[in-house]
Amino acid sequence: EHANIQWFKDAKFGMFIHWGLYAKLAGEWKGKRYYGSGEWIMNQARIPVAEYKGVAQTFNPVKFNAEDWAQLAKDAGIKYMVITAKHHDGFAMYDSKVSDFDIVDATPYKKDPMKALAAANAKRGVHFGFYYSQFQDWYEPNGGRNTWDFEESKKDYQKYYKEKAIPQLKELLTNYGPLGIVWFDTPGGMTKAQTQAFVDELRVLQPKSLFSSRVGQGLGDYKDFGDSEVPATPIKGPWESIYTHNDSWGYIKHDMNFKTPAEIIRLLANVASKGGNLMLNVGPDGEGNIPEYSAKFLRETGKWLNKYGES
Ligand code: FUL
Repeated sequence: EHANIQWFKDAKFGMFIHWGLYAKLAGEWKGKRYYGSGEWIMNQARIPVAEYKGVAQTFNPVKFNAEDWAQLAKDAGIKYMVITAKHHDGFAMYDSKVSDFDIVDATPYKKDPMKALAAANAKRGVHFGFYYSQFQDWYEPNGGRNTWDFEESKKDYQKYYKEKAIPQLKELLTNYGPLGIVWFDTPGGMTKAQTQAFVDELRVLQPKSLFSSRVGQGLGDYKDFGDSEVPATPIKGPWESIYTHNDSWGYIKHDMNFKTPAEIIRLLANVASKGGNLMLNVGPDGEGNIPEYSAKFLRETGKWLNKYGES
């Protein structure tokens, strides 16, 4: 067991945030609407890298306010926040020196929102972590799963790991203070030995950070189930269920299917009764606003927890 697992076991409630260029597209590409997994729109619409790059030039989330986001988490009774530093589309939402395809170099916004967010959470005692898509990177010729621009048979995953994923993860583990969690997702392209070496190389930078089980090969520090899945019976050992507030992880403007506070509380109770944490996702829009219903319903959940929950 990881030496720093106790806070996680006690946490019960986390906030997941999917935020990236896809938020700007909001579930629509060239007049066609997509539903579910807005963060997959580049893949769903087979958007070529050259065109997807153009989205960055229009991404200017001037409404983003780190203090408001962290305060929302605090008010909701949330103990940890995990946000997408880079999703499958390959776009870094922080200042990366490894790639120019990042929020500072490629957008008119030009600032690093993750710096402010890390600080705002630290100030409130909310554990902070990054989601990082270690294998899928649709922007890179050697990254996982873009088969509409690049030929699968020509991909060199080890080169991509060495030149982008590992160096970017090192930036994240170095420049944002103590990270509670590094949330890996959809592993691929590595053997067990390679995954172990990958973990070891990152681990030394922040031995206290917990790595999610989706690092692959059974090497994570706690277990994540499938998306939107609660185990049927109580589970021993640290684990987490992940759900999203509506039907998409990334922002989709035509998705209003938000869970009510009562539904969130029932979900929390179900997960907690089996010994796990619920990490509930919100998808901020392209301007940097957390959807109104998410903010409202999370605050109502927090009020209920304050009254009836055990701290
Ligand atoms: C999945 C990803 O492919 C989705 O886009 C999302 O990030 C979800 C939490 O994990 O496997």
